[in-house]
Amino acid sequence: MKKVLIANRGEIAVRIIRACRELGIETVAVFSEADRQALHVRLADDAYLLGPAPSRESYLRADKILDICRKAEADAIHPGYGFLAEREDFAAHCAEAGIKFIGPKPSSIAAMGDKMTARETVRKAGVPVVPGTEDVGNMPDEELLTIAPKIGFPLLIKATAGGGGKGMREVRSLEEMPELLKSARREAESAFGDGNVYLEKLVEGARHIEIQIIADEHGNVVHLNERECSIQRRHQKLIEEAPSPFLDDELRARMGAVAVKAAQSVDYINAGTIEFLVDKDKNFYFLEMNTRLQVEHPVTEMITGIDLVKEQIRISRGRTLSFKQEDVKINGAAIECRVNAEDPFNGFMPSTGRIAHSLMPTGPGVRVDTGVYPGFEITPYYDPMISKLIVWDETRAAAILRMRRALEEYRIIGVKTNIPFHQMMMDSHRFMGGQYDTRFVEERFSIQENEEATSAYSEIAAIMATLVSHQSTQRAAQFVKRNERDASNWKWVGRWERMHR
Ligand code: MV4
Repeated sequence: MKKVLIANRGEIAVRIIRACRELGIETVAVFSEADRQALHVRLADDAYLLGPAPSRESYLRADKILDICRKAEADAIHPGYGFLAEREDFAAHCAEAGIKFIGPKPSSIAAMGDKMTARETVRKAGVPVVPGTEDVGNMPDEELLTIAPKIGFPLLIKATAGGGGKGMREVRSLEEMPELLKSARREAESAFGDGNVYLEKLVEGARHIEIQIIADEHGNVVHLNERECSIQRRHQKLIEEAPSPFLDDELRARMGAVAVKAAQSVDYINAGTIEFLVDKDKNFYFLEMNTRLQVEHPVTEMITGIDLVKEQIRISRGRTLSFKQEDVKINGAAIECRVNAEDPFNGFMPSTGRIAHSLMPTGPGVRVDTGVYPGFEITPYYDPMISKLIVWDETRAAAILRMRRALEEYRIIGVKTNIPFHQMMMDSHRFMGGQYDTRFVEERFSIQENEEATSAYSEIAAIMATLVSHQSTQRAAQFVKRNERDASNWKWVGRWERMHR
């Protein structure tokens, strides 16, 4: 593998380019008209224009991406997350074109993409699922209404093609069910072109805990422990941490072993995630599998010391995993805050505009994965995440203090961000105590504007704006030369060694 095309944008494209560069692999970026100035385009060895800003006309154009791949003579495609990452037809087209898709087989993507098939497949492999409808197939409303009382209320109607909560309905009684079936099917039909639904008993007040797994082409499947992802709003995760403050070593090992079984049930290869619901009594149930690298993968990297992207590339080269299950140890604690361009004081409304000035936190135990820089414009075309702030420390408490420090250092001028939300969360006693579930942000956590602080902040903001505009008139430029590639690096080392003989 000499050259990899990255079929993505933003921080994840940058993350993948960095791994390739460290491995001495050349990179090809693709970009939309809105991303001409993007960081991933600047960092890649080569870059090709896909088309207009909307995703359908750019990052979702599988045909164009495959053409570019052939033209650029790239031998592999890394899809990142979102866009084409979980499209089985795209993975299949790559294979047909003789291009390595850095991810699972099309058949694994398909088996997990259909949520009812996924549920049945893992259930038959001995993975616990929430009680609900069994076997796959398109059940008519009459049949679902007959089964519902046997499952018991409250229950959930879920879309087969679902994920992300679309087409999901809570049902409290049989009387209200026909109407809810109709609206769930309607929503699923318009979102996925598939109105098929199934039923599950509602698990109330559960946590969302997921297990990272990784598998090579030689039958080795290893789990890398859990990430706690319960801090979310409207199915958008906001904070992830590892290890989960809710799990003990015994439960962690059991969930890990079950996750491995779930992955094996679809012949899984490469990095993937098994999502579980964990209830108050520590019962856990399979929810779904994400057949891709995830946004929150860095928290796992921080506690295990494993570079997931490099490991994905290693697997795609046909090598065995670089570690065994017994080599995987949890070291310390990591937390990730997703920094989004949105206004937390105004219903998390998206905020767009040019980043006039920014200062990213650095220092011990701090990692920032971002695709933006001062001068870059945040447009409404893509998701609003502008960076991931990840901290590591030896204990969870120290990691929270470090995250507070890092959030304080973070400066961004030009767009509003959800940093104040994260600061309030780091100050919340419930978060500190690890006492939260998936309803926490929407039901218990209220975000209030502090009048006094706000007026002081607007004065500071005015002073900073003046400073930024002053600075921009007296910029200095410096160029950093790129290192030569491997071959000449070796020659250089040889010369150096001869000199010192
Ligand atoms: C559930 C559930 C409770 N009981 N299933 C939400 C999206 C989809 N991935 C599955 N989801 C849920 N399924 C049963 N049987 C609660 C949720 C759920 C949820 C799950 C994970 C993270 C956040 C959530 C927020 C609301 C509901």
